[in-house]
Order: sequence, then structure tokens, then C-alpha cells
Amino acid sequence: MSNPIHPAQTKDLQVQQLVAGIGNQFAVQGEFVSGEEIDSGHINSTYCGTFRQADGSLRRYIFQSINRNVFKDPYAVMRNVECVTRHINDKVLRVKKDLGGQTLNLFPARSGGAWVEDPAGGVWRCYNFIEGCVTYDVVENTRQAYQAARAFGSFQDLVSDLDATSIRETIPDFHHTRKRFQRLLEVAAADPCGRLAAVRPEFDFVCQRESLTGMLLAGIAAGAIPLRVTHNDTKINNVMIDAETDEAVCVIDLDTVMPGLALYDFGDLVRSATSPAAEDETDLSKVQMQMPMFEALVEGYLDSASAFINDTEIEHLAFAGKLMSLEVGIRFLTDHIEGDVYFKTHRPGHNLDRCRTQLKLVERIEAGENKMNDFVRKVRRGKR
Ligand code: ADP
Ligand code: GN1
Ligand code: MG
Repeated sequence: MSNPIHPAQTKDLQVQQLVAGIGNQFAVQGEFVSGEEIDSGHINSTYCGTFRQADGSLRRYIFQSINRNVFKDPYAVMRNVECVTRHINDKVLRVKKDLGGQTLNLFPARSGGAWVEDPAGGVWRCYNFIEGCVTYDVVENTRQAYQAARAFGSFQDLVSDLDATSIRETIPDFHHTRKRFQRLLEVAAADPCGRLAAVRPEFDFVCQRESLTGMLLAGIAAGAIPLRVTHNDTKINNVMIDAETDEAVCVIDLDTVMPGLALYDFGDLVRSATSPAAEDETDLSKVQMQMPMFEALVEGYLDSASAFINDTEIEHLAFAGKLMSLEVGIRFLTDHIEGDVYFKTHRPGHNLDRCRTQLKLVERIEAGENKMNDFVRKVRRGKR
């Protein structure tokens, strides 16, 4: 009797062929051994390839295809990433020799340049694999939270002297919360999939908080909150953490590095690192704003960023957590109503489940905001 080929085996074979083929186009060393898909991000297609070296040891690389639906100009993304990785590597080598650890590096294509294009128009790049590290979708302890926040603060410091004019805005108005809200209203008015009626409670929850969407924008307009070069996607699984020591080793996912607010970066850490529930958890009672995690984030962030951020920024750290949770909640809700066209989804209603955890977290932050602000003030006094 012949063994039927399982769909999973076919998929695996496709992945092996894909990674071997793409790997062959980059100047990676060694002979292809295996490829594997990594599915923790919501945007790009990411694969790990393992190659055997002449001495028999194994070396891993990351191969990533840029999502062209999200990044309309993938070449601008690549130029930004080249610019940022070069800047960081130069500085780490020149100035911060003691930083040790690993940094993100692009491997050149055999044809020259930093990317290759496949016949379907996919734009691929290759990075060194950050070894000995893991990414967490949910933080496990306060050390991880502290380390992640300190790493993103250091990242902001490292890119603070980057010439902002050399960085392209890869997604215009990425964190313009008011425009995100307006877009939700437009999509809800069109209701292309007839999904609005079933999400009225979520839609109303957001509408009741419309005034929040303009608050940091008003701070920018008043000159109280500066634009800086920032990461803009500081979700907790965008920092590689040493699997043994829980030390943050390397910030990744540099596609949205562009002018932004330090507060958006800190706020997204609060959004992604204070709750013990997964972003797509369906039991909303599990969504919590854990005060010890928030405290660790504030301490880690201020340990690396207090030298450059101003008082208005510090005063809004807790608010930024609420705003980023609301903003990402708005984006998931918009995508659900629109028919799941932006974020990768893995089940029906996935974006709605994600939206609900974000809005629940907004509620939790509202309940704890005074305590959160008290803690920030206490730490700030200690730093003076
Ligand atoms: P996305 O934009 O889709 O979120 P990421 O660049 O964040 O893509 O990559 C997705 C995941 O792949 C990360 O969360 C991380 O687990 C893994 N990853 C990405 N780059 C590296 C790297 N250089 N070394 C090891 N793992 C990586
Ligand atoms: C996306 O790429 P990833 O998965 O790290 C998104 C972020 C959202 C996040 C929500 C370019 O981040 O803005 O906050 O999902 N990235 C982009 O989980 O849209
Ligand atoms: Mg990511």
C-alpha cells in the first residue's frame, strides 16, 4: 500500500524548496540543510534557513519577504533598514564597544545589493539569525519587561542622531491615531462585509473615546512633544531575549523605523507586555494590566531614555499605553470590518478577538491609570 502524502508534508516540502532557492541567491556560506517558517509576526513572511559549514557546524539565517500590501514601497523599506543597521553597527563598534551581544546585519545578495526579487515580485532580504535568543508573545517575568523596555530606550538613543531626512516614511501616518479612527468610521460606513452590526459594542466603545485620539497630536502641535527617529513597532516579540539570562540582546523588525514619538514606542510596550493574556485570547477575564510589569517597563525605559526624553513625555507614559492599546484595537476592528485585508489571520474572527483584548486592556488601564501615574512620578523624583 502506498503512503498518501499528508498536506503538512507537501507544505514542508514547499518550505524547504523555497528557503533553499532564496538562500541560494544570497551570499550565505555553507550547504543548505533545512528551512522552517516562523509565524510569530503579523506582517512579513519569515523563514529560518540552516546551512552546514565546511567544518561541519551549522549556521542559521533569516530570510524574509516584505509584505507588499502593507509596505507600498519595499525598496524604501530596504534603504531605511540598510541605513539603520549600518548606523547602529558603526556606533556599536565605535562608541559602545562594551555593548557586546549581537546586532542585526543584512547579508548581501549574490547579484549585489541588499535584496532579491522573486518572479512574483516578492522582495526578500537575509539577516543573521540572532542565536541563543527567543521572542516572547507574552512576557513571563518582570526582568524580561525591564530588559525589553531598556533595549527599546537604548535603540531610540542609538538612532537619535540619525539624519531624519535620510529615513523615508514607510507607512504614512502610521501612528496618527485620529486618522486611524477616521478610517474606522469610513470603513464602518461602507461596511463591505456586513460585519458592523455584530461589532456594535466594540465600535461604540471606541467612539466614546474619540477625544483620546488627538491628545498626543495636540502635544506635537504645541511643541511640547518632539518628533524623533523611533522604532514604531515595539511589540514585545520584536526584541530578541537571551533564552538563559532573559537579557534583551537585539531589537528587530526595523521596517517602521521613521520619525515618530518616543511615547508611541513606550505605549506599545505597555500594550504588549503588561497583560498575561495572548493578544488573541478569547477569555477576556485573563486580560490584565499587571502593575509589576508596568513598573518594570517604566524603570527599564527610564534607565536608558531619561537622558533624552522631556517632562511632558514622562508625564504621558501611562496615557501612551492606553492610547496605543486603543489605536491597535481600532486597527484590528477596522481590519475585521473590512474583511481581514491587512493583518495575517489564522482563524475566522481572529482580528475581532485581537480587537477585544486591546479594548479590554484600555479598560484595565483606565482603572489603574492613577496608580500608574503615581508610580511614574515616584521614579522621576528618584532620578532628579
Ligand atoms: P513581522 O514584521 O512579520 O512581525 P519580524 O521581523 O518581527 O516580522 O519577524 C517575525 C519573527 O521572526 C520575530 O518575532 C522573531 O521571532 C523571528 N525573527 C526575525 N528576525 C530574526 C533574527 N534576525 N534572528 C532570529 N529570529 C528572528
Ligand atoms: C504588527 O509586524 P508585527 O507583527 O511585529 C503591526 C504593528 C501592530 C502589531 C499588533 C507594520 O506588528 O503596528 O501594533 O502587528 N506592524 C505593522 O500586534 O503594521
Ligand atoms: Mg514583528
